[in-house]
Amino acid sequence: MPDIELLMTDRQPAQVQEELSRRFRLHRYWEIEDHGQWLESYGANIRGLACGGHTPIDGPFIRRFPNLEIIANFGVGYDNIDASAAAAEKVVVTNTPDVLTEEVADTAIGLMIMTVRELSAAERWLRAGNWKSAYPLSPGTLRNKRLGIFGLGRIGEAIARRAEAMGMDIAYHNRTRRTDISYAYCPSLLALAEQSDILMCVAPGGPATHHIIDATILRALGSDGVLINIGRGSTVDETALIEALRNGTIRSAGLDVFENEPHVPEELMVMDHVVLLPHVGSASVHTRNAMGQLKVDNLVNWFENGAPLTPVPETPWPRD
Ligand code: A2R
Repeated sequence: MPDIELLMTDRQPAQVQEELSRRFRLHRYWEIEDHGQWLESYGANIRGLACGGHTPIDGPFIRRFPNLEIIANFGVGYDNIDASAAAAEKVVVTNTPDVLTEEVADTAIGLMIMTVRELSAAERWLRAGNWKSAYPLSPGTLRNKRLGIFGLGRIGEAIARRAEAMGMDIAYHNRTRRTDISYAYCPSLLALAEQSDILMCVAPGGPATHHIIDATILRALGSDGVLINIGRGSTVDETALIEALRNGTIRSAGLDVFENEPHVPEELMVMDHVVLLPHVGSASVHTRNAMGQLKVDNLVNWFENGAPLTPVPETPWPRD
């Protein structure tokens, strides 16, 4: 399909770039000097966008491509794409669910243990040559603790399975109660925070969840509470979180995602009791390769058979 032209909006793994440029005529947005001029002269040739989660793909951007058919995202979260605007233009949006679920759940559990037992602080202490006497006992433990999962979907459920095996009590909040599982349902995020020792955020980003974890939710979590965020940085009001960590409103936080990545606020950087990861939830070679392959397969299937493999709910296939 070398006559089909695609635009890659963000840098993606070499394997994805190679596969796509072998099959399509691939343009790399970051190599283009004058975006405005290029969109003006080339926009009408582009039939597919290959996105990586950084460049915002909003309505005005989508409409720069009058012959666009598909937007293929790398990642399960697609809050960088205005999927409703895409649907209005009859453009299908795909993401990469399932292939990363278990990896992200592993990272979530690792981050939770690191945070509750203060393991990165303990390692920093050892590396600094302090191990002459015993390391202070951690105030936190997972024994007899209640885990509240905000967003019990594919990844949330994989986290719950692991946490259940570790003996934790599990509750969750979604907009809709699930009938296929028996974990306790909380009708609001506030109720979930009130009854949790550890609040695990794995809900998608976007306007509906923007800053939904604010000062009120953190107060409800309480002074022994721990927040883990493996979902999206935009879900947490970072200023309120910094304040809550400073004044002991909550005990600690483990964060894999931030509001303005790759910027991490200096106030968090200097806190020894929080754990900060550089958005590595799915970041193993194995899983990133699987995500890349699914993204390529979505594009190839679309242009060969007219059927995307994993369309998002806003652009279902076949169309309603
Ligand atoms: O609300 P529901 O019944 O649609 O359940 C979904 C829940 N969820 C929400 N819960 C409360 N308030 C909201 N505004 C809200 N929006 C969504 O989050 C569902 O149970 C869960 C998302 O699960 P999945 O769609 O299966 O996504 P997956 O693969 O677990 O990934 C979750 C997120 C991604 O969007 C990325 O941000 C991150 O994990 O990698």
